[in-house]
Amino acid sequence: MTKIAIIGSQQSGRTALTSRLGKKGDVSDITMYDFAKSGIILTAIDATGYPKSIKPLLTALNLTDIALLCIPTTGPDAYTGECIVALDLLNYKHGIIVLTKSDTSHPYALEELKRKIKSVTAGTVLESWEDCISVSTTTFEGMEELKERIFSVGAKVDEEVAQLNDLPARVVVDHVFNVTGIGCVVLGIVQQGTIHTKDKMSMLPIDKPIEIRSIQMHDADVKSATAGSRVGLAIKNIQAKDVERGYVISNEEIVATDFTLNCSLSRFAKPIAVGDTLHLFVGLQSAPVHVEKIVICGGADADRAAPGSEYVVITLSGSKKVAYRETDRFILANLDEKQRFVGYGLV
Ligand SMILES: Nc1nc2c(ncn2[C@@H]2O[C@H](COP(=O)(O)OP(=O)(O)OP(=O)(O)O)[C@@H](O)[C@H]2O)c(=O)[nH]1
Ligand SMILES: [Mg+2]
Repeated sequence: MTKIAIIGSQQSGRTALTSRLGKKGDVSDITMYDFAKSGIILTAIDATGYPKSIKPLLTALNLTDIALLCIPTTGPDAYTGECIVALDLLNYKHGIIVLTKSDTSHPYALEELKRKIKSVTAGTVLESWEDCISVSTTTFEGMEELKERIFSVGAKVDEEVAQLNDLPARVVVDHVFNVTGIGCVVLGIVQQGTIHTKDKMSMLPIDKPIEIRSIQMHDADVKSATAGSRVGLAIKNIQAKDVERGYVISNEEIVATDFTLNCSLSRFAKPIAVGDTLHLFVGLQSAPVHVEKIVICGGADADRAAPGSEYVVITLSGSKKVAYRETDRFILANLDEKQRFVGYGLV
């Protein structure tokens, strides 16, 4: 199954495009759209709450493997730039830049825009993406080609994701509710491994033992689900009110409130200093954290770190528990700045 995130700045045509790709489902600060036809299953997520908040942007990107970055014919703006920084920090490998509302421009201007975008994305992970495509949701220009491209990138992603089936299972929860007569039901993505009914696992970071009562995929009951699947799970031993978006069902997570991360800072951020309050994001979880210590390139303690710095070891303290694995990428943000993403870190 193919999972795509539709992102971009305000009025960039995100919602119009997503609504042409599937049937509207769950709505919150992200909006899910589903499409299923002749064996093809597509979930498209509109990061509705962005740019007001960066959380829906990161949520949409974390639940998907392919991003469509929408840029209208008026060209990239500061939020387009912020999206590019986020994609680069996440090392988000697959995506397509979509020039939206192409009916409002003409071929020369679109070619000029493509050149401009090439220079804006130079040196970022977007260089390895597919070529730009121009699309109109009013004349339908480019829509069929866009769908074909999504499915061809999707096939590549499926091969990559299949290699994660044998890892320890991990499900990231994006929706939770109570169903009368069934109890706690969560919706989420099997990020790695394979889950089965009756599996005994833990709900993290609250570390509560649970059992998977049943698994549904696209409204059909199944006995197991492999990496990359979007699933609905009925869960034993826990109540819906005790589960939040971002919780992880797993047996092998680390839970912590304080972190020491090896960080690379974005060139497009402000310097960070000891004493700053930042926001840490890992998977769909987030927590405010305090910068306790900065060490640059194995040297002495520093008061601050400059934008673009690499090999910066940052010690952060917080009070909210976060579940993670050693392979996870932590994203740091400063919500008070115009360009909010600061950098990424690994434990
Ligand atoms: N002419 C034309 N207008 C479009 C097209 N796509 C979207 N629009 C218009 O552009 C405006 C914004 O489109 P949306 O799809 O709502 O864009 P968005 O990025 O979701 O906007 P926000 O969520 O409000 O930030 C609307 O008035 C749409 O009708 C298109 O292909 N052609
Ligand atoms: Mg919208």
